[in-house]
Amino acid sequence: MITIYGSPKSSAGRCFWCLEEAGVTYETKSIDFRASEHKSEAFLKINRNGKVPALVDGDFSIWESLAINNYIADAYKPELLGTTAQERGLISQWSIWSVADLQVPMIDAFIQLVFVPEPHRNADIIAKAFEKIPVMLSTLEEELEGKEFLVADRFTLADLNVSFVVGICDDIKFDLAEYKNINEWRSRIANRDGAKRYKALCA
Ligand SMILES: N[C@@H](CCC(=O)N[C@@H](CS)C(=O)NCC(=O)O)C(=O)O
Repeated sequence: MITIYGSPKSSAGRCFWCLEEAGVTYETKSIDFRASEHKSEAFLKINRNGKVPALVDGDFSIWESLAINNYIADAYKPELLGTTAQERGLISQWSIWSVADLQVPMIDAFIQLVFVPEPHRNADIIAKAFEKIPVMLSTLEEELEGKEFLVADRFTLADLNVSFVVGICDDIKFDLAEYKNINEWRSRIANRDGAKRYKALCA
C-alpha cells in the first residue's frame, strides 16, 4: 500500500496529482503541524527533515516532492517520465526550473498575500516577486508557442510540475490574461481526468 503524508493543498499537492495521474490506490495521512506531528519521532523516521510530503510504498520511503513524483512515475506510469534520454532530460529541466526558479517569487508572494495579515504585509517583497514572475512566465509562454505540451507531444511530469507552480498565480491573484499559450495549456491540462480528480481532493 502507498501512503502519502501531507495535504493536497500544500506542496504535497503535486504528489497527490501525480498519484491520480498514475491511477494507483493510495491512502492519505495528514500531518498536524500545530501539534508538531511533523517533528514526532514516528514521522522523523519517514522524513528526517520533518517536512511533508513524504511517501511510503511498502517498506520503501521517499521525501522531496519532485523526487516523489519521479518515483511514482517510474514505478507506476513510466511514460510520464519521458521515453528517450532527451525527453527525460527536458522533463527534468522544466521540473527543476519550476521549483528552483519559478516557485521562489511565487512562494514569496504567497506567504505575504495568503498567510500574513494585511496590515503586516511587506509591500517590498510582494513588489519584487511581482516583478520577477512575468520574466519567467514569458519564458514559459514562448516555449509553449505552437505546442500542446512542454516536452514531446503529450502530457508529462514537466506539464504537471510546472503547471502546479503556475497554479499559485490563482492564489496570489497574479493576472495571467496576457499569457494566451499558458492559458490554453492550463485548460488542456485541467481537462484531464487525473487533474480533475486532484482538483476534487482540494475542494
Ligand atoms: N522542497 C520540499 C519542501 C517541503 C516543505 O517545505 N514542506 C512544508 C509544507 S508545504 C513543510 O513540511 N514545512 C514544515 C516545516 O518546515 O517545519 C518539497 O518540495 O518536498
